[in-house]
Amino acid sequence: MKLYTYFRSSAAFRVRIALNWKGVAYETVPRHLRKGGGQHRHADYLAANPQGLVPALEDDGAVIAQSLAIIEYLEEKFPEPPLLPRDPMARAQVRAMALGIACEIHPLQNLRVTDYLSAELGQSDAAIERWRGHWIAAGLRALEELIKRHSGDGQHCFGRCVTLADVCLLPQLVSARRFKCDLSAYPALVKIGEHLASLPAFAQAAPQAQPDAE
Ligand SMILES: N[C@@H](CCC(=O)N[C@@H](CS)C(=O)NCC(=O)O)C(=O)O
Repeated sequence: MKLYTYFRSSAAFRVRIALNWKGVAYETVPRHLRKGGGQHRHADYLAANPQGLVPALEDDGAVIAQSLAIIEYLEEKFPEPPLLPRDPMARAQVRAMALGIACEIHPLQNLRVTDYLSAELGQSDAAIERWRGHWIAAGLRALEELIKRHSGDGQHCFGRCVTLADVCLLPQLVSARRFKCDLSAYPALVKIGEHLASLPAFAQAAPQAQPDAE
C-alpha cells in the first residue's frame, strides 16, 4: 500500500495511526502542501486523487481519498484489532465523535480555507487566528461533554479501548496546539490525548516521526 501524506496533515495523521494500529505495512509518499505551489495540486496527484487533498491511499491499483473512508476500508479489510465497537449504537456514538472532528472542526481550519480568507477576502493573520480558534473551541467543547458521557476509563473517548474517535482526537489536539489554542477548558480531552500519545501506533504516526518532517 502507498500512502500519499504530509507530515503535518492531521487527516493523514489519522490514517497513519490506523495503519500502525492494524500493523499494516505501507510506503510513505510525501506531498508537500506548500512547496511547488502545493504538490497536492500537481497534475499527477490530481489524476490519482481529483479531490486534491491529502491523504490518499493506493491499494491494488486503486486510490481512495478521504481519511475516514480510508480508515473504514482498512477496518473492513483488516478487522483486527478493531477501531469500531460491535454494538450498532456504540459504533454510531464513536462515528459521531469522529465526524464531530473531521466534519465540524477540521475543514474550517484547513489550509485552503484559511488561504482563501487571507488572499481572497483580505482577512488579517489575527482575524484568521480568531476564526480558527473559534471553530476549534466550538468543536472541542462539544467533544469534552460527549467524552464525559462515553469514556469508560478517562483514557479513551469511548469505553475502554482505542476507537476511531481516538484516532481523530489526537491529531486534532496536536494541530490545536500548533495553532496555539488554549486547551485548559478541556481537561478530559487533554488527559485522553496524553494517554494516546504514549501508545506506539499513535507516537509513530506523529508529525515529527515522519520521514518528510521538517
Ligand atoms: N476530509 C478530508 C480532509 C483532507 C484535507 O483537508 N487534507 C488537508 C491536510 S490535513 C489538505 O490536503 N489540505 C490542502 C489544502 O487545503 O490545500 C479527509 O478527511 O481526508
